[in-house]
Amino acid sequence: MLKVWGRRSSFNVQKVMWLVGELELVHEHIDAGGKFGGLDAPAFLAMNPHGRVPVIADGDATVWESHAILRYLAARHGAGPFWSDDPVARARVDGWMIGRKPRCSRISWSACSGDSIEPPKTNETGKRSAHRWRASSGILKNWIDCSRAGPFCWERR
Ligand SMILES: N[C@@H](CCC(=O)N[C@@H](CS)C(=O)NCC(=O)O)C(=O)O
Repeated sequence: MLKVWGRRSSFNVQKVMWLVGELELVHEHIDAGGKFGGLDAPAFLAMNPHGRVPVIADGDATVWESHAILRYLAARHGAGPFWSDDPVARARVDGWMIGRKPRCSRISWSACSGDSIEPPKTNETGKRSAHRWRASSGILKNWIDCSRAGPFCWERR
């Protein structure tokens, strides 16, 4: 059975769990990292020498690094909506995943928790972040609408 290590509060773990959910993969989730610790245990370091989450084990395969995991799961279990043999189609998905990730992570972290414990709309940093998040989401939504990206789109649920 697929195993996924990583604390639920980790953005990188959440990406993996999102795809696991979309693919409806039977899995076991194991809390690790943060208050759960365990990342410096020899058994964990044998799976990921960097001592970071997420990590997955799928049969004999162990994969670390969230984007490597997403590509692996899509290629192995997601042919069709999540994986294409067409390099152009794959490059478009990669562009969103790799290129937009640093910006979106920063914005959402700042808006939701990073810079302040206050709700986003009660301070200037939060307001700016919320504004940037809306703008970024709008670009993504337009692209999904234009490309008819498939059933994983929240607008189509
Ligand atoms: N680039 C790596 C980043 C991995 C990473 O830094 N993970 C963080 C959680 S987001 C971690 O393991 N932090 C240590 C901890 O949680 O104790 C990836 O995308 O998987």
